Amino acid sequence: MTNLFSPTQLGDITLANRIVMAPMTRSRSPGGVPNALNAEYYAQRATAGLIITEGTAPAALGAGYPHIPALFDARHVAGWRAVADAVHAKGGRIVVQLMHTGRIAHEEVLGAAPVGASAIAAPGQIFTGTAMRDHSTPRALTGAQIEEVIAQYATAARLAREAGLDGVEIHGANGYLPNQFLAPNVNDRTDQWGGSIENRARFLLAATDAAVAAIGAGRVGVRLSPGNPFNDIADPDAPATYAHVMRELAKRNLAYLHVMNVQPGFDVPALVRTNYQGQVILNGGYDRARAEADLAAGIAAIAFGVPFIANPDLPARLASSLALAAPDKATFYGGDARGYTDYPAAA
Ligand code: 8OZ
Repeated sequence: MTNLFSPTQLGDITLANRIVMAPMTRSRSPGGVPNALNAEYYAQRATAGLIITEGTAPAALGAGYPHIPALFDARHVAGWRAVADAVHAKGGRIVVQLMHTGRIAHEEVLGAAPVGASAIAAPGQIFTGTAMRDHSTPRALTGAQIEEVIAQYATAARLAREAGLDGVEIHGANGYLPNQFLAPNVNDRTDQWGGSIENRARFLLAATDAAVAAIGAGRVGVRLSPGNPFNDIADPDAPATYAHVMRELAKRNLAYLHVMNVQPGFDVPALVRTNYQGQVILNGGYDRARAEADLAAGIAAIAFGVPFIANPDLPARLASSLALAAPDKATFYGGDARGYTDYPAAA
């Protein structure tokens, strides 16, 4: 019987169970280079069927949050190799999430103005490492620059494999650059990258295709968040937008589609059932019972985020119905081992 503890195959990646660690920004890689503490953190969580790392910048201008890891030069590759080796030594699987933050950034963090689909600033503020500041107004990427950013996804995917990581996830969710192209309130372009649904979806699909060309479809996943307004995304026609994106992604035979199921009134499982035929991971506030119900309905795996922070051995705890430890929100972002690698496994 299929349950959270049965193995599955996502493209070229074999999972020992269907409990996935969701990507979570922890901001503990100063300078963008994954370090020994990061390797220890991920290795502690290697009993997940698959770890999806925190959002990792495929380019310098993609690192809008302080101290997030990156993947575009040799130092990053060396850092990620240590992480991949530590996870593999414990029998785990790990893909790196490629996150270009686009306009969700501040020039103090980037050292330059951010880029976006259009020159439309996100409302609200972002933490710069020292203070909360208004988001910087991005400059709209030119057509040639868009091609460069797409090529950066390909390079990052190639470097991920060079580092020994099992694959990549393109972060198309939560209001970062691919989602900025998708959303009509953030993208007012009149060229082939804006306007119609087909045009707004072009960047996400091109970035995905670039990664696929670099490392093969069986090692590429994509994350979407249909209907999620996070980072000021608004799309009055989101069901149609995401139906198109999912149908296009389905043609690509990817390792998986990872969809956040967090928006009240938005029937994500129905959207996926109708438009996507491959392996699907769902995420968003799941407990064991709800996870098993979705698996019974054909979902491949469930991603757990916050529960993995304070429960490094989450699969064992779910298997034994042990109580889950609660994380300290004060140590979610930045800092040291406290609230990061000091949560014990159950006795
Ligand atoms: C919350 C705080 C910082 C980053 C995402 C990368 O939503 C994030 C993120 C969320 O995907």
